[in-house]
Amino acid sequence: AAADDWFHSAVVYQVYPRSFADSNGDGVGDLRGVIGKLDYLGHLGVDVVWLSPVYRSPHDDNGYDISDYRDIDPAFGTLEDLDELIAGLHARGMKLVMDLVVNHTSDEHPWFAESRASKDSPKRDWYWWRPARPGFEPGTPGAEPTNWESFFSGSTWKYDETTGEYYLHLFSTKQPDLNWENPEVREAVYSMMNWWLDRGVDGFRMDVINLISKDTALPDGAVAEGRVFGNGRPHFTCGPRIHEFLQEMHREVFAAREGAFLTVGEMPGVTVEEAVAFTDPARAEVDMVFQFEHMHLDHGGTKWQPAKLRLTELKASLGRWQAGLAERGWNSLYWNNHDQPRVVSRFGDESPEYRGLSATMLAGVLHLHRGTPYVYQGEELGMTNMPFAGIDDYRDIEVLNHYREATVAFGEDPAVVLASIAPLNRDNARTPVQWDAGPNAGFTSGTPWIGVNPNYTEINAAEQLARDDSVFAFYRRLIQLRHELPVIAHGDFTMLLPDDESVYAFTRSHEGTELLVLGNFTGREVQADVDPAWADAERIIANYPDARGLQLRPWEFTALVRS
Ligand code: ISL
Repeated sequence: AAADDWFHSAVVYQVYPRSFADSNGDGVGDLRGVIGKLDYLGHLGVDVVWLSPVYRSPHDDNGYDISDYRDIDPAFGTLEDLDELIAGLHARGMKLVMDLVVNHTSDEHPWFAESRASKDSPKRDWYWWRPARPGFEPGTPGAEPTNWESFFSGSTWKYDETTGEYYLHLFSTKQPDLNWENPEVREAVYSMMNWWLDRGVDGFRMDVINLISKDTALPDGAVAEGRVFGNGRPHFTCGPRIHEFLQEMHREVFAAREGAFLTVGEMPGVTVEEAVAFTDPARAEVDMVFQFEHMHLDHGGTKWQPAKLRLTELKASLGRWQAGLAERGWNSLYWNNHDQPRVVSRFGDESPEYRGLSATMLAGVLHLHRGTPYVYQGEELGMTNMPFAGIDDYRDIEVLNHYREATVAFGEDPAVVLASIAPLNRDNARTPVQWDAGPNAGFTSGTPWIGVNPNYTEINAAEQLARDDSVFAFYRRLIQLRHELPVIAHGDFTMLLPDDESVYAFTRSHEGTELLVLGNFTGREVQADVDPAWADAERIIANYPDARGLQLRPWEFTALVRS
């Protein structure tokens, strides 16, 4: 990346509006709820707010299914509220990044209604319509045009009786994929993006943007042992025209604009090599990507077969991304978002004894890497996974579809399926933000759309804001350090102790200043086997009040500088 890119010293905060703050008592978070928390965000010190979708939507996938790209869903507020949010952020020196969901629309978008109406609709080709597989009766099992499996279970194709053809949906049946091969689709998207930028937004987080270019031959995917559907991913991940499309988007939307914008491409399945190409400033595609490698290290075959994380694998993965993007390109850094379980429960220890220590250790390790850190709402409080009691407590289409398929189609034991979905399901991240110890954690005066984690009486913002040794205070300090210390924003990265299963250790260096970062990923005392001379260096941040050399206590984190 260019040495002076502003986002190297920036921290982004993600708001999932449905679960952030409800201003009108309907149980669903909204824009006025976000506006009411601007001083909180300013106090935390973040530079950018990424807002998950607030556009008009039937909410089949909580807003990632959009039926009008140029309006706000009434559940969230109005365009005027959005304008006020932009102004309020800008007045406090923060930027607003909108979610851009253009791999697919809602099936209730007028574009799709038109496309579906007839085979010769002018918008027919805006989506992926295909006849049944030759030799099969349309609408019968096995007649789908390809054998691909949807991200949300079942086939990626839905039969539509109106015209007797199938449409492609990589996600839910209510999220038909747009056909980016059609230049009219691309123009419509760019024009919509320009409309939002003209309104004052500062960039976009681009949902599954590396899936927009598909192999137009639509070949079948390999079928793994014991599976019904095939794996289509090789045929729609970073497809043949992906770089062309992103360069065109940059030209049509950003090239002629003055100002500091941010573009981040969410890219499941992206490799380091591809990420270098996507984020090399000379190629003008996107500023950074969200990659998923480190999020899959505790998956068995799938996310529904949880496995234990090995620290050596985590270090190998993140270390490879640090090295791969050292010369060209730029990393994004995250443990959490609305699709991932809470990191304290996942890689830390959520017991009351170690919750705060492991949350701060994880934060410190992540934020001091080279890249732009993302904080997902509630992460700055050390919020944990949700103890959902039964399937009726879940709301997410991904988990509900999987549960139905596993228990009905495959006849698995419901209790076993419930246990297997608990650790990694997305609803863990979607419970309301815990603002205070009052009813519903201060999220709503009504009935929340999803349960509040019962631990809100202990874990909440009001309690933490009153203490200077809280998880919140630690995040605040980390953000401040990134703003102040060039070695954090710009330094080189060197991984240490790659074979150590307990200690995460690395150095950063910049213009003669060296930073050592140590994190104990266990509840035991361990020795950090690094240059003993470090013991005398200056501590700039730690999660225990007193220093004790290079002997690390349970979940201890410490960062030292010398020059
Ligand atoms: O959550 C996942 C794996 O754990 C992914 O498969 C996820 O569905 C994928 O990363 C895409 O996510 C994005 O697009 C989806 C939407 O449901 C997610 O919320 C969004 O972040 C479809 O728009």
